[in-house]
Amino acid sequence: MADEALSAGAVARRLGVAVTTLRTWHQRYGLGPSEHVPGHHRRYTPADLARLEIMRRLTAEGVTPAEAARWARQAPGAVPADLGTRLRAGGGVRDGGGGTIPVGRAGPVARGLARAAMRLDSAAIGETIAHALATDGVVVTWDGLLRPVLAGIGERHAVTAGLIEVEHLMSRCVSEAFAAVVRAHPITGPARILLSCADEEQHSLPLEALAAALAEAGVSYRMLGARVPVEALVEAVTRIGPAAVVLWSHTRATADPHQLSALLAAPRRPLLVLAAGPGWRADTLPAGVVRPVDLAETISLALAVRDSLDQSTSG
Ligand code: B12
Repeated sequence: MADEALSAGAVARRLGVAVTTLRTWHQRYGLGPSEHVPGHHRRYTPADLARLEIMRRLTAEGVTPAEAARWARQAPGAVPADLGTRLRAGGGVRDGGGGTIPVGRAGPVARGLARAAMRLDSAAIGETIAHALATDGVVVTWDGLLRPVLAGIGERHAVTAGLIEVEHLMSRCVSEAFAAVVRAHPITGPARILLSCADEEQHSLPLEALAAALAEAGVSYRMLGARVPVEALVEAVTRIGPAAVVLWSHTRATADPHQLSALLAAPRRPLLVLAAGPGWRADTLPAGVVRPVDLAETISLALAVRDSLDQSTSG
């Protein structure tokens, strides 16, 4: 064994790390040399080297040193080849390593939800959202929990070009949670409010939040969902005759103001046309179109139109 044992310098060269790094791994994580020859510096055995190799590989893959050391201390055979990828997906990476979702000042529930999203744990995501919806209602859950996590996913995607699977899974879970709210509050009566995404607009979650909030408030509406061509939108307005239309655009690419002009020129022109979402540019909106800033304002505008209609029909 003594022949095979290596000095710290030799191990550092083999692994391509600094001797000071080895010292840190020894002092902080107990990954030191185990061979002791009286009167000499301790030396690294092949088993020590195998542990350090795992440590180096996992930390290079972005896993936190503490997490990597836990695995390194186990038998090398117990460490799967794709462990780094799996730990990254589970959030066991150092800050800024691309494996966590930033949620800003949102609280521990949002951080837990972000971690569940990273693990692709749809059961935990669904439970967290359902619990928040039942406790706090749609508006608070959207603004305080879901928006920070969704925005964090978008931010991380913009930097790393990754997390597309997280974005899709999370979107699906959010949609399902809002659909459950809608199912729990069946809508009766004529639809006074029409919700639609702009042509080619796939970002429908904010509108789904609005639909769930309206259902929760007992307001009847119709929801056309994502990617609605302008002809279909005008056809729906003609057939339903809503008092208010909310047209959602999330990005500039889908914010063609002609869609709003077409609504204003429809045979049954709605009383209120709302251009909702960050895609619209205030300076390109046709006169008479209103631009709400958030979910709460959209709901109060929609309720105001409904109430004014109810008063005019009862008076
Ligand atoms: C989920 C998601 C998707 C899902 C959508 C699923 C669904 N059913 O909605 C999918 C995977 C389909 C998707 C697709 C794409 N996406 Co996307 N997506 C997102 C993500 C992560 C969340 C979207 C969301 O719901 N936001 C809601 C909240 C979180 O947004 P917010 O900024 O806090 O909200 C603001 C306002 O909207 C307003 N507000 C909030 N809620 C409400 C509610 C109402 C009623 C009102 C009036 C206002 C309001 O207040 C906030 C302050 O300004 C965003 C990231 C982001 N920051 O939005 C990217 C993001 C919007 N996507 C982006 C991109 C590039 C795309 C794709 C082009 C990707 C691609 N290459 O294919 C496609 C676009 C397809 C298309 N033509 O529409 C970019 C857009 C960049 C830009 N500004 O142009 C973003 C910003 C990600 C990024 N940082 O790169 N996406």
